[in-house]
Amino acid sequence: MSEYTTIVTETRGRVGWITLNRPEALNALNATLAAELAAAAVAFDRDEAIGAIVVTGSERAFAAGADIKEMAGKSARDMSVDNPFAPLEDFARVRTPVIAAVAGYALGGGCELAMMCDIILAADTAMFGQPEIDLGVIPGIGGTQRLARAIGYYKAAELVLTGRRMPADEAERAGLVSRVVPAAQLLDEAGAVAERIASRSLPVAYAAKQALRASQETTAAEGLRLERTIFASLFALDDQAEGMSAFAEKRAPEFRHR
Ligand code: CO8
Repeated sequence: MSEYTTIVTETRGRVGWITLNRPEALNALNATLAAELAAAAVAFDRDEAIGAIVVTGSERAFAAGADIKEMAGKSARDMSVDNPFAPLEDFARVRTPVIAAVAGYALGGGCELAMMCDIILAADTAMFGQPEIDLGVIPGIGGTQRLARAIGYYKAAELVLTGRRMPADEAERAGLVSRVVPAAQLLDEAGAVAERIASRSLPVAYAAKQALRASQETTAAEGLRLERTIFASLFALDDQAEGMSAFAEKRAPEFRHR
């Protein structure tokens, strides 16, 4: 996977790691990075040996937003028809659970990228925000929608309309962050969470993520119907029989589809 120029990928056990790697621009998302990130995530998603994905950046920045220098000269047509961030829709749709391990800045598109993931682990140095208003634009890859769902309309509106940055502890209280950990432990914690997820049944993890995503994208009534359908369908898997037998027999389950 060494063909990438803006990210570094690595497999550790059943976990796929993607590290954003544009230190000269605080990991700002340009068209190449968006395409490479999506390609790497989709490749891990297709690999049955991978049960979880971790996306991280550097100590200084998860990602400081979309690349302003690349965007500055674009036209409305460039941004809509040739949308350089279109590949991120593939990233947001992978079946495999994705953990964002965020240290430093997660601003604009960086905050939006974290919100495309399923779990956001933040170092105590993390700083979230949607500062697009200061550039004369608004968030464009989920910042008004996912942020408002995550932390509620009024808090999201304050951040989007003022561009104020929100530190990790406030982001955790607001519900944007799953958990805050000391910066030095961020990657170990992300690895531990990912390994724990990857040690369970893979199709069941896909099912859980699909049902969870419905809570963000559909009405509660539709989501409840989908959850019930998926729940019942899991009784067709060996892993349901194994998980429940193991409980009754007081032993650890050995999932065949791990
Ligand atoms: N784009 C390009 N380059 C960047 C970016 C960025 N977003 N952020 C930082 N850099 C570059 C700087 O220009 C600088 O480069 P150089 O050394 O060549 O001058 C280098 O990274 C280091 O940055 P600073 O010197 O500014 O570092 P500081 O520690 O002083 O400041 C900050 C760090 C606060 C993060 C500051 O760099 C900053 O404010 N960055 C911009 C943050 C921002 O506004 N992000 C939002 C961007 S817009 C967006 O994300 C919209 C997404 C929606 C797209 C929808 C498409 C359909």
